[in-house]
Formats: sequence, structure tokens, C-alpha cells
Amino acid sequence: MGQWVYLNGEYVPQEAAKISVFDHGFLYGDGVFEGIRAYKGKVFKLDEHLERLFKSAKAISLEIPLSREQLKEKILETLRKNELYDAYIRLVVSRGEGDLGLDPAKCPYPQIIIIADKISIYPEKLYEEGLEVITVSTRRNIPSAIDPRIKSLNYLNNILAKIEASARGVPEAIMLNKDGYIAECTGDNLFIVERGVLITPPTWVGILEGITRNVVIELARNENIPVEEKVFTPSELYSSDECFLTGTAAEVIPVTKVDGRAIGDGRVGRITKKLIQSFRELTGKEGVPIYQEKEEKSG
Ligand code: PXG
Repeated sequence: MGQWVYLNGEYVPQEAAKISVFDHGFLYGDGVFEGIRAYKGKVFKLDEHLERLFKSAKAISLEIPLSREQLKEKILETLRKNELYDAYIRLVVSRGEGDLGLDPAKCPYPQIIIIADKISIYPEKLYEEGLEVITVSTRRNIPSAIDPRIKSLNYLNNILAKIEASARGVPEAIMLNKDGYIAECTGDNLFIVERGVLITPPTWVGILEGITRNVVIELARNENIPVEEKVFTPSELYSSDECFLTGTAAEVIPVTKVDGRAIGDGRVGRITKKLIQSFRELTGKEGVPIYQEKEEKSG
């Protein structure tokens, strides 16, 4: 059976969840979104995701017609309606229906869509052995054109990078910024470890400020692992001791080969293993409960 989809105040079966071909989200990629996870009946970092969604919307002058609290309740309701416990949530706010011109002022009704479904997780083998990735020729959007901090519906930049990765038989692509510094992957942030120090590009390089990235920085600091946000080049990445990616979908996933070079000794490093473990301990422990009343009654 299909899922119930929240579409502008109503729950409709997924087959009936349709938007207009005049929606500027479809015509121009004009809109914003979030990808959120629920673990063991709890929505992970929901407030942080909503915060980022509202920031992205503000950056593109899109007024979300629900408050944060209302949106939060709708997300929880969508999960309950679909009886989900471990889930992936796709929250989309599009500019809405307009005419065939660009002008967003002609789109009076932004569309809110919440899709919740079971998650397909990466094979555990990848977490034990690490991924092989490559740097690609497609540069990350420059912040003065489209700031990568905005999680917009326009993902062509990342899709072009993904096409390069796929053509070369690897699952992810590392994108550089216009100056050749490491930015991020198509749907993940990137970290390296150098002499015991955890290093990740600062957001001004032109990256999405990942929720998982921020969680990992906090976990590392709690474990007294020094963390630095600083720029680095592909050669610094090649000679690093460890590398991993972070994202809502991939969580914390090791990288053991970049552009044909083994990272460290080619095996998953100690700090990466530690952070994978700490991250897994956190998810499912922390979060906004989906079935609050039930839990309170039984607890
Ligand atoms: N960089 C980019 C460009 C992303 O799109 C991340 C980093 C990681 O951010 P979070 O906040 O997730 O730690 C993302 C996240 C999808 C999907 O279905 C994409 C993301 C997350 C979840 C699902 O394509 N991108």
C-alpha cells in the first residue's frame, strides 16, 4: 500500500498527491526542502531542520504559510498517519502555482508537501570498508550566485556532479569551490582527520551547513577530539589520515579511496569508527517523540 502524503492541509493517497504543472517548484526549481530522519519513534534534530527550512525560505523570499509549531505538528501527524517508526521525511515548500513567467509575485499560494516513507539504508559493508569517491570537474555553486546554504529545489549543480561520479562508477562526487578548495559532496558534507585533528570546510567556502555535520562537530568536541573548520585542497585530502562523509541519508560514512589514492592505510580509521559509533548511539536516543501520548501512558 502507498503512503499518505500531506498536501496543503490534506492527507491524500500517494497516487493522488499531485501538484500543478504551473507550480514554480516544477517549472523553475523555485522552492526549498528538507530531508529528515526518524529513528526508533523519534524525529532526529527536528527543530534544527525546521530552522534551516525557514532560513532557506527567507533567503528566497518565500513565506511559509504555517508556523514552525504547526509544521512540526503536521510532520508528526504524517508519521502517525503512516504508522512509521523509523522513517525518512521529505518536507517541500514550493513557490506554488503561477504563470509561465519567472515572477514569484504571481504565485500567491506556496505549496507544502510532506512525504514520509520507510528508509532504504546503505549496506552495512560500506560502513565497515568505506566508500571510493572522486573529485569532479563540476564546481559547487558560488555563494554570490546561489548560496549553497540555501537548500533549494534547484539541485542541478549537484546532479551534474552525480552524473560524473556515476559515469566513473563511484557512488559519490566531491565538489570543489570555484577556487579549488574542497567544498562538499552532492548530498553530504566532508571531513578529514589529520594528526588527530578533525577538519571540515567552513560554510563560507560554499556548502550546505549540514545538520549531521554540526552534530558530528559537537560529538567530536565532547570526546575531546580537536575540531577545525578550515579550507583544504585535494592534495591535503589525499594525504590525510582519515576521511568520512556526513548527511541525513548516509549518516557518518567512511571514505577510504579518493581519486584512486588510498586514504591513510586504506582502512577505516580510529576517529571515524568512534564517531560512527557515537552518532549511532545518539540517534534513537534523542529526538521529538512521534507517539507521545502512547509512550507517556505505557511509560
Ligand atoms: N550537502 C548537501 C548539498 C546536501 O544536500 C548535506 C550536505 C548534508 O546535510 P544534512 O543536513 O542532511 O546533514 C545535504 C543533505 C536526498 C537527501 O534525498 C539529500 C540530503 C539529505 C537527505 C536526503 O536527496 N542532502
